[in-house]
Amino acid sequence: MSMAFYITTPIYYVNARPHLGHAYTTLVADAASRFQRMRGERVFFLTGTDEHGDKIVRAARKEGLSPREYVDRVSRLFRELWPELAIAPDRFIRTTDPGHQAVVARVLSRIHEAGDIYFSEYEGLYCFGCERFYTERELVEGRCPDHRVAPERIREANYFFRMSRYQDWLVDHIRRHPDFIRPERYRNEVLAFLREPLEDLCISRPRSRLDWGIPLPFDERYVTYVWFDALLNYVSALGWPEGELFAAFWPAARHLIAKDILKPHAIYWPCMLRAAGIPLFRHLHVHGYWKVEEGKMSKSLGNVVEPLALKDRYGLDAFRYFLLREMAFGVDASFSEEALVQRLNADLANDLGNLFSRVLTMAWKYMDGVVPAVDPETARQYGLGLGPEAVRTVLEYERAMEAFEFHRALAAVWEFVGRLNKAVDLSAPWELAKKKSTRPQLEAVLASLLKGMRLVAGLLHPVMPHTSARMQAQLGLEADPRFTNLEDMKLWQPFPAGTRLGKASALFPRVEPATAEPGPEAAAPGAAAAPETPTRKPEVGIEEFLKLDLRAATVLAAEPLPKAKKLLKLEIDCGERRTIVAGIAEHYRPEELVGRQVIVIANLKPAKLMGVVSQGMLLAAGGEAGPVLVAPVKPVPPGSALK
Ligand code: ME8
Repeated sequence: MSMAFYITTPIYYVNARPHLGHAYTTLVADAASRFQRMRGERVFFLTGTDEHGDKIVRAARKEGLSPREYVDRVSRLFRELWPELAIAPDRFIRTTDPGHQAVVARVLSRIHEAGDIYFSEYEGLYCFGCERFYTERELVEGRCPDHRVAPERIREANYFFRMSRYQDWLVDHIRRHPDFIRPERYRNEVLAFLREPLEDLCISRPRSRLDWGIPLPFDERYVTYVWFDALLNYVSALGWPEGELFAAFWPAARHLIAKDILKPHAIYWPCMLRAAGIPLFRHLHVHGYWKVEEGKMSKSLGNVVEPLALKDRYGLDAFRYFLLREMAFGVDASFSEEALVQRLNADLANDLGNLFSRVLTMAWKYMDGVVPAVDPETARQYGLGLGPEAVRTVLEYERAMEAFEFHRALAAVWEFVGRLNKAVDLSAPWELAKKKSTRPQLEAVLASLLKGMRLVAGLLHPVMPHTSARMQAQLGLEADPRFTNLEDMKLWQPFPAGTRLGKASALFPRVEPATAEPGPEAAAPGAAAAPETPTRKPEVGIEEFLKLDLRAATVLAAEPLPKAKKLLKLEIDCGERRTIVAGIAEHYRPEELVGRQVIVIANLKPAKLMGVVSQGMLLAAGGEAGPVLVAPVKPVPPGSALK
């Protein structure tokens, strides 16, 4: 059954260029839209620009332009950015569009006629940056919480929207619809705010002070407050009240925002809709903030990461993947180039890229790039039995994508990628290829792996559309419409025999970070590490941990290495005799080590240090005064595996 899916982003202010925060929200809307299309839903994805108000006039003046010239110029920057990020909205709305302005006037007249707009003199604390009055209790130490300047006391006659009258109704609605505002923490925040009496909303600005806005239809001396104007874009874009789009999509409306604009969306907007006799939207999805070097990243503070610079340096899909994988939707996240590079190297180049290049290379080498026909009996006997896991992966992915838990959806896909990589190691197709008698096994294994890769490639479409298409081509499935159909994926159909695979080529080359300084010293001992610090390493699956051969060992002999002040040469027993060179000479004397137990990584690639081949590495904790060796708390037989 097909349902409509309508998703909106905030319409962005044009007083500055687009930045990472804007890119993130719009990317989320794009990924969610692509995902819904994979489920066969009818989708409408809206974004645009918010172009009226004081802020814009001041920004235009600074550039020596008229507001009209200025908004045209900056709005175009936003509109042209989205295709460069493979973001494909169905409509880009501007609040200066005549159609939108007509809707604003019409809604204002309706609410005015219904008696919910009144004229009154008001004196209050006004922040020019925010273009709104603040109550004392909203200020932080007497200052605007956003702009950090003291608001000015001004006195003005203005029009007010009787928002207070909708307070009880709104509280009731939020209580009765637990998923109206998601995640829960923001719902609670709104309910907490609504415990205090709600004030009426000033919705006009005198033209003597601000001329760049939509005139009030019932008093030409005033223009409309920019938020009252902007929020209405969500219905004007659908052609409210009579449009076919409105009828089809409005009942399914979901607004996507960051926490900075929770109040206008969770409070003003529902009250406005109610007063205008328009049904409410379905859901408000609220995400956290990207933080760059501790502070909030915003235009007013000036530490903005240029999204395009990063996508050019590391590739668009890696950039999209990073943003969606790194941020737990709803919670703030730290942005760092190092974290991006780590994810690119670990998740994309290593896990995903290696899987594709290994399997495709083998498919060419052993099967000439043609997918073999494997009869069901052989498949059952020798295939990898991935079916149940594959279906579980799709179901978890679907649940998480639907809930806007993109990081979880991707983690589920990567767990499956890990399973496939492990299956390559365990089934060792290169061994099966050595004998004629194991040919059926070889074919069954490779067909299973290709089937798994087809699933991974399809599931990645919403997040990495270009890479997904390249994988599709490598798998020889370009013309297959089932490739991105979620229901088809759940059926886990055989990979069509006879399919000619495309050539394998590296999907993600490894990169060296431009400014990488991994800096474990940042996590100084005793310092409480914040849960989202940039120095935290990316999450790994258990299968990655299990790749390390960690063992207890006993030191048999130890001696200094001539000419190397810091190094000791150790002979150890880790189930077998090994030589290890360790950088601990300044902290341990050779004689105090002999007979002691230590922990070694036994499968680390051997490395030559001062002419001696070191066949492993000792584990040590980074103590303040130097490394402290790690040991089992009770003696164990040498070679005992750690788990
Ligand atoms: O508020 N992290 O426009 P705006 C994550 N015109 N997202 C961020 C972010 C960050 N550091 N910084 C900005 C406006 N965003 C109004 C909206 S809607 C009817 C009117 C994103 O240009 C996030 O989506 O200030 C946030 O809500 C939005 O940009 C604010 O954009």
